[in-house]
Amino acid sequence: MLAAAEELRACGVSLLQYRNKSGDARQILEQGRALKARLADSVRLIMNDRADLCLASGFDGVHVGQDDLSPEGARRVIGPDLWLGVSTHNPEQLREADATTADYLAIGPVFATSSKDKPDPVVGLEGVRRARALTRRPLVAIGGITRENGRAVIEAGADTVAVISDLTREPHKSAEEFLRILG
Ligand code: TZP
Ligand code: MG
Repeated sequence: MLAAAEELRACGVSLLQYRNKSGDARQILEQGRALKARLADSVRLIMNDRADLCLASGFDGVHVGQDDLSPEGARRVIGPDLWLGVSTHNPEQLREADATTADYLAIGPVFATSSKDKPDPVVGLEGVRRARALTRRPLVAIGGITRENGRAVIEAGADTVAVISDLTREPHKSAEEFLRILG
């Protein structure tokens, strides 16, 4: 994981989310701190799900979903300065998240994904367009995004994309091509 993170950083990736759905709190903290030690301040590090472990790992922000701490609950833990990201899956959730102190909002899954257990229904490019119309905050599209469909996702109104599979398959080549697409 540390080597993969460094490789992505070397390609110019500027924000990484640490997502661990199977480890316990102790392992997440250990790996979070190792990531922070290895990458220092060269990449913005976002902890998935856990505001407490974001702070304990020295990360730059936390990302909460619909079943985690509420955005304002997480904000209370991390304070005013760290980044807060919020996952949404439909217009109602997006509207609600837009009324919080979130620094960015995520919408998805845009396309089918095999990286998430029990994903919500896909929202498609239309879901990205609708989300764009509902918020002026930075909008991150997630779910099944590849180098092939990335341009269309940005054209639908996303400011950037969150990617797992396409990046893990071929980190170097994929990151460089994505950065060109986002350019
Ligand atoms: N939330 C919605 S889709 C998804 C998450 C965490 C997984 C995205 O992974 P991939 O492999 O890029 O589809
Ligand atoms: Mg979550």
